[in-house]
Amino acid sequence: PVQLTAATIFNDWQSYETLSAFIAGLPGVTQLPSIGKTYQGRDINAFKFGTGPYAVVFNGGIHAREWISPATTTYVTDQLVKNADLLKKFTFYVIPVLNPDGYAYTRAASGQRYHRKNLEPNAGTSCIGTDINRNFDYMWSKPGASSDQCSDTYYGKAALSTAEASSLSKFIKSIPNTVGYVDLHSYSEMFLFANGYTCTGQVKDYDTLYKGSKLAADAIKATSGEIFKYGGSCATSYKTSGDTVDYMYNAVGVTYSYTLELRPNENAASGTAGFNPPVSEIIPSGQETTAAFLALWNYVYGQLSATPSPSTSP
Ligand code: 0X9
Ligand code: ZN
Repeated sequence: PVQLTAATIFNDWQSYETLSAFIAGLPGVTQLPSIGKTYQGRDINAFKFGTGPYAVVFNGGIHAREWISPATTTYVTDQLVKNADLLKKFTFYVIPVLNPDGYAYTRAASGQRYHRKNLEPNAGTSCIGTDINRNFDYMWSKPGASSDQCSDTYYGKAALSTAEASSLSKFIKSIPNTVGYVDLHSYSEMFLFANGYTCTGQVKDYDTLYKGSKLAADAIKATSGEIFKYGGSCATSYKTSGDTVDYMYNAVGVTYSYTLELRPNENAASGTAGFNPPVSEIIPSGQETTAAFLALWNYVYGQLSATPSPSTSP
């Protein structure tokens, strides 16, 4: 078999199987039992690395066409496994492609390059798929998602009706001490946190979430010069209901939950072209996102270890 090395795999878009095999072979990485099966019967692969007391979960590939997301998720994993200091602070759980059916469909000659949703059929229509990022069980089916089965933001027949959303929900709830979550998407270069469902008000942890997003954006700017926006999802971008960060923050209680919109910048691309950057963007995206992760999770660790635990409080 062809050897999977960082020197070669980030020079092109890779299959789900190749990305999974590469991560499985990294030092210190354990492949976990599949977290669930998709409509087409693919295993949703998850991996664990690190020995720290706090857990961080991150995933790519919720949206099929956003190819830079699984690639960047894999690149970041390859970098984090070498960071002994961070691995003492956190245990990381990575799902490189949450929507492997959709990803395979966008790569297949007989498929659709710009398909976004999963591949579950909808009754009474030829329009395929639910938007996994509108299918989570917080403010599900409220404004910011569509009831139209043909819409790219179709919220599905029930909250957590998709195998992908329900598998991620069960998985994250099964992990102890989960303090962080990152959902990697593209494109438009933004670091976002709850809430997406409302554009008014601020969440309870706004100040620390904001500081984390600013530090991440600053680290990206220092690494590549790219300018990422940051802030509350709806206030910075547009309204979304039933998305990952609103669910993780409000329903699961994962405080440091972020959606990261990767390259390209919305000033540099428009329409579907933004989902199809040149392969030469993979390594720079991986480098800047690694810098963002280091800045963010080291900041978060400082916040957590500065908080007195109940037993040591006066
Ligand atoms: O709409 C989405 O699901 C995400 N953008 S994407 O282009 N990758 O589809 C954005 C989710 C983040 N939340 C908000 N922008 N409110
Ligand atoms: Zn997306």
